[in-house]
Amino acid sequence: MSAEYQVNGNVAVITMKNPPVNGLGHATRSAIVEGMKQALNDDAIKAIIITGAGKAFSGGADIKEFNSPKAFAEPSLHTVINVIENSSKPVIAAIHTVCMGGGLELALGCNYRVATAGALIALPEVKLGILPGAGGTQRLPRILGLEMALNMIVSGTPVTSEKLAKTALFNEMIEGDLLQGALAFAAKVADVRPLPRVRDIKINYPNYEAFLQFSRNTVRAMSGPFPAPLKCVEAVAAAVTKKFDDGIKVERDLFLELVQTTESKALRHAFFGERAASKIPDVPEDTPLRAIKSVAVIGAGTMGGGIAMNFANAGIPVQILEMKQEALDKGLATIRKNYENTLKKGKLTQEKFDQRIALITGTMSYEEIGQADIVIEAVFEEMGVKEQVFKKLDQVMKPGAILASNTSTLDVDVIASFTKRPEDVIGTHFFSPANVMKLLEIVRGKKTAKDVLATTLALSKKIKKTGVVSGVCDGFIGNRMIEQYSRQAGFLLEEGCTPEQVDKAVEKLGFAMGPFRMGDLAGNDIGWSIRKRRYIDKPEITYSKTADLLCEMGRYGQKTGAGWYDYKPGDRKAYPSQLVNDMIIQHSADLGIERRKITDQEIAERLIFSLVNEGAYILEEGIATRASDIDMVYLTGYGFPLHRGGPMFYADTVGLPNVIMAMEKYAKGRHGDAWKVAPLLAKLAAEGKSFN
Ligand code: T1G
Repeated sequence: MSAEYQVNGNVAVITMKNPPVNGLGHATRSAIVEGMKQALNDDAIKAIIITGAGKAFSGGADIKEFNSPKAFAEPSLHTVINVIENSSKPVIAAIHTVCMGGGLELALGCNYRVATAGALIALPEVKLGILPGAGGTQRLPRILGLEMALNMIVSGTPVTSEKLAKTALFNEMIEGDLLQGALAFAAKVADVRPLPRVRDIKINYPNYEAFLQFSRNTVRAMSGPFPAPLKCVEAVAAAVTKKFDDGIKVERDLFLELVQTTESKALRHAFFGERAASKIPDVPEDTPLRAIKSVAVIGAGTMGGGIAMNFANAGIPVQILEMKQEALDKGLATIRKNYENTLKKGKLTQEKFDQRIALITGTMSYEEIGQADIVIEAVFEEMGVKEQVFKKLDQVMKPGAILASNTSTLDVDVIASFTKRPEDVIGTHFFSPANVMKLLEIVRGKKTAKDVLATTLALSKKIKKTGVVSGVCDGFIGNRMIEQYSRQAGFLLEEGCTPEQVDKAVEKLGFAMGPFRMGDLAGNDIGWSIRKRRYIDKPEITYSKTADLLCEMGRYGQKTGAGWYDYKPGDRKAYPSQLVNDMIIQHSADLGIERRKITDQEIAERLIFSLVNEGAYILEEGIATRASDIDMVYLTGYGFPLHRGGPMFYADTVGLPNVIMAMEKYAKGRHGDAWKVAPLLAKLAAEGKSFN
């Protein structure tokens, strides 16, 4: 059952019951129609209330049903709304907590709407790459006016019910118990005729053509690779220019067009991927969590400071420990500066600024952080230093404290072995700048306790990070894959490309930054030190020497004023460097390689498919739980274009057999060993399956 029918006096109450957010799945839609029929056939019933059980009125269409026959199976949402709108008795939507998407469209089909304060009201479909497909683009402008409705539909941003209290959207705001308030309202309107219908309202906007043209231009400029925002404008335009039923047809056609687009499928993939990432098969969802009321961070450097800010932003007190007063003062000053910049941009109120600064304190004594519920070390990336720190933490931290390492590649099991409580040790790999990047790789050691993992995942959500669990391996998920990507980038230079050509080829696909601009930003010396380790640990792995030659020239990137590109003081723009390009050409000659013209397609395939292949290894080794976790790592931590859904999703859209065909072609070239097809990739392709 996914809607309950009750009679309260002479009022029928239909309560949607489809946890967690009363998604309007087929069963719920059917139950609403059944309830309406029952109420309309019962002469004793004078009015009908529709509301939602639990934590939502309704979160909209059940997006889990999308691209499945159920999504459009009758009664479709359109049918449900038509039944409501053609009711011979007044229908009142009693709204609370969340009323979004199809849920709001259903409410707009009602004659009346009442709500409690604090409810999130939105038509967020555009964030899923579609548009309101059940009359929202036609009804909302009629009840809220053209401008407010268009802003809500194009942005998808929720507005609280109290902010809309004075609009025609709500006939009454209910104080106290919603159902009682709705029943009292029903008594008032039970005999009012004619029944008001949103569809009958005329939109009055004198110079709408100019407004719509302005809207088209603005939306076109801001929507990037996504087609939905502009289609939203077209659908709303139909509400102004056409009769209601004709406008509904326009909306329907645009919806059906968008729901099939790769961009929309990518956005829905990311929506579910974000939520799936917090589900760990062997960790029950009701695992009791450890209370996290205070945090300690070891190290006040760039990472430590950024990490500390995350917790202060979430209202959690955080102590930063440093060994030297000067380093501590510098770290705290940097944090203050960061907040001052945000304050100056108007993105932070003075009150929040003061709160956050007050939540961050510094200390130089390990004894002072012993009562923190979790401690995160962000010290120098060298095992010897980690050993010292974790041995000390093992001594001073209270029992039950979580001991986390921000290591980006070191073995968390080895780090755990420095303590007598390996079950309390976990990796929390933040990405620089730690207070900005959404990704948090949560590295699960062999002995990490399940409640420690569950607590850290819940904590990542509290600090608004996308927590993705990784097993222990060199580079975890993101960096292990980016190493193959970087290898291919180096080989491409030797074979004929310039850094700029490689970067532009992937930036054209939507990447925030190509590999060489990214190297100059992050620091080319980081990769250099990893390769030096590799040359000893794994001599069988080949790399282009170009990156080493660059570092030997002291060109670490922006921090040294020169890298793959040249930079001008105070200007972060990357200028192609003749010196570097000459070095690359000379290096090709030294290797006896005849440089050739390389297409953008080859560049993109070699960079992205090297990620995909390594991702397949990571999946089959169980380092990542699911392919969408890998996609979330790349979407939230590596600037992979959102409209392409992440490397594994992108491979699915290309088709795995096509990925393998391309890899087999590159396996015939130099460094062909890098293109050994991962068994899982081969298996899925052979079975006609996909990663997601
Ligand atoms: N359908 C199915 N499941 C949904 C859902 C939905 N619409 N919304 C959320 N969930 C699941 C989510 O996957 C998670 O599941 C759980 O609910 C809690 O979500 C015709 C076609 C509603 C504000 O875009 O914005 O209507 O992981 O962790 O932080 O025009 O979810 O627990 O199994 O996000 O409290 C339009 C999307 C659909 C709303 C709640 N509606 N959802 O936030 O919880 S398209 C949306 C949200 C549509 C019509 C069109 C948020 C939320 P699980 P959560 P939350």
